Amino acid sequence: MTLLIIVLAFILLAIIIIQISRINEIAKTIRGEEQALLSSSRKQSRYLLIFMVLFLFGTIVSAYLYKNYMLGYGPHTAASEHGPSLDRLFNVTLAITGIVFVITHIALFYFGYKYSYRVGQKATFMPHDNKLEIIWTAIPAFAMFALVINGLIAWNDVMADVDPDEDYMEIEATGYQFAWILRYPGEDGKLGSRDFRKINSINPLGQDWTDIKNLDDIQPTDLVLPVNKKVRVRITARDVLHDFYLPHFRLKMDAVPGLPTFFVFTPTITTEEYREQLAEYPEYQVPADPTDPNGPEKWEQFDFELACAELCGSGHYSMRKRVIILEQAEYDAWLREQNSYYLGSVRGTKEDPFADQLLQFEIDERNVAFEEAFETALEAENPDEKIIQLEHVYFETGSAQLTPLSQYELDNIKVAMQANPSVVLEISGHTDNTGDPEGNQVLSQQRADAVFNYIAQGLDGERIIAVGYGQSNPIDSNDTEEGRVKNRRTEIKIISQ
Ligand SMILES: [Cu+2]
Repeated sequence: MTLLIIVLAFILLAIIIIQISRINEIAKTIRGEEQALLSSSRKQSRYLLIFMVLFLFGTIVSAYLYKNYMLGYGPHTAASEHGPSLDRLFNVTLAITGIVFVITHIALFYFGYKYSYRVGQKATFMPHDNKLEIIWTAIPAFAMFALVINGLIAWNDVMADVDPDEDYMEIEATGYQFAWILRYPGEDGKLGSRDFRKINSINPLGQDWTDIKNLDDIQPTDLVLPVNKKVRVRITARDVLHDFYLPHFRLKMDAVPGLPTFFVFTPTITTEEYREQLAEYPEYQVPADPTDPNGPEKWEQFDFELACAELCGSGHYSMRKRVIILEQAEYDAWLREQNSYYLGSVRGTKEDPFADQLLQFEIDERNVAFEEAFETALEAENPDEKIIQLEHVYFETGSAQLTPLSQYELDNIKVAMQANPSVVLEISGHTDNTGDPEGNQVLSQQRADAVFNYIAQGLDGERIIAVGYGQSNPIDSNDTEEGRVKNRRTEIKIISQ
């Protein structure tokens, strides 16, 4: 409909221009310059009036027809706590500038019509008029004053930082060409420190891994947030200027290299609720994929989005990310599934400053697992179930030298022996069948002895026996590498308690 009106308007305009020039040519030759000028100016003045009507009509009709696609109208209500105040600000500005827009355009074209060329008509000379000057200075000044005050109030409200004592969560968004890296604080609720000099291929944010706060930070793919929870977003950039833009939440903030910015907002509508809201409107009841008329409708596929609102380079468009707002319980479930970036991508690599030691939570996990295994073995009746395989005790290849990471499990055995003073243990070393059996026998004995030497410190040596079984006691096939790995093992067995 609007397109048709636009096309018609252009065709009309073209015809008008051609006609005017043709008429002018003919008229000049027939009636002389003066007459031709008069007639063409009369015609043009009327066309101006027609154009004015079409133009204003087109502007208003197109705004009305597309209102359901515009932010703040139809289904696109603000999904954040501060959003409605910005929408109100936009509406006030639109109302004031809209009135001015209509009045000035009517005046512009009407004056063109009224003062078109007439024979003998002269312009009025008016050197100065105080009253007029006052009116057209005072009215815009007053309107601007109202707009600016209104805007300042909204700005101070929207841009206020969090109070350190209130309940909020903090996340971080870093823009680079061409994506966003999101960072959540993990269990400790704190984001770790960063240093741009540490940025490399496996450390895209330059996180300082010696800062314990970094170790549980996560880098999720989607921006997922709980509804009705205040969020403070730290916004940074790694290369050029980007802009963190969440249109549905009325949030937009530049991401400036070297100058962290922030934005505080509270989402008030979940993705699910927003979809339900869109479902009411015919614009969203069409298939999401036009080539699949039976597929899901547009409202079902709707997602809030994070975009970059700065033209930052050729891949600018690809900086889109999904934004998902969940109920608190769903969010908590989502968060539990996220893994720390450090544990997933850095732990154990050459970047890892803690490569040859366990982290506290790993130590705690192993303590609990060992205590449970020891308890089960104590309670078991069957002698086979009194055996615990030491899954975290390792030796340097081909030697009886314990690796540094083995100490944690050995310490756990020590603690268990101190807590159960009547327990007597057998430590047994086992190998696979590669190499010669006698050599294996010797190595397994040496390894059992190494464990013995570690545990026996401070304990009554009588309570522990170390035995090397060589390759004589496989628990799996020696024909596969997998089986051989299982067969090379160290075990403890409770032989009396
Ligand atoms: Cu960008």
